[in-house]
Amino acid sequence: MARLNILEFPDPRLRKIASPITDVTGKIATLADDMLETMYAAPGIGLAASQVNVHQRLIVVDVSDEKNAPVVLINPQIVSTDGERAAEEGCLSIPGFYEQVTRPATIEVAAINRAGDPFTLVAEDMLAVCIQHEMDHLEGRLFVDYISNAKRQMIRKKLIKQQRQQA
Ligand code: GNR
Ligand code: NI
Repeated sequence: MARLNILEFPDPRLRKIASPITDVTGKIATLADDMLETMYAAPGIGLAASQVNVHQRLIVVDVSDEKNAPVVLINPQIVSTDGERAAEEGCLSIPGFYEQVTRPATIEVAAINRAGDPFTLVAEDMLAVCIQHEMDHLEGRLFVDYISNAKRQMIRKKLIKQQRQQA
């Protein structure tokens, strides 16, 4: 197990579109494990491979209170959606900023698990929010893309300043 470095906005690598995973190898299973470790350590409720600079279609989530319900989704696809709901979102790649985002309330997702087997999942509440947020990362999309340009530019400037002070 290993903790991976998380890219931060406005790093252009967060804008790359991830490629489908053609073969669920041991390397992919290890990446999933490392991403879970990185997510729990952060701490966060989800992580997309794009955030750790691996541009393949893999996300991990765990929205449980006990942090004992990891879900690995490879090549996730939304099959259907229902309703709409606004929720406050944050992102490990945009530390310290939170904004309301409106998304479908309920989603059905088809994916492949860590063992390489297909499955489907119906998600609502925080799990639906989180899976959609992670799937956006695979498209190079971030929650700040749903807010005003002015707010996004302000966040961008503050994060660049913060990153300069860390370096
Ligand atoms: O840890 C996270 N919390 C969160 C809260 C509200 C909506 C989405 C998220 S996902 C985020 C981790 C992250 O950045 N995943 O990409
Ligand atoms: Ni995120």
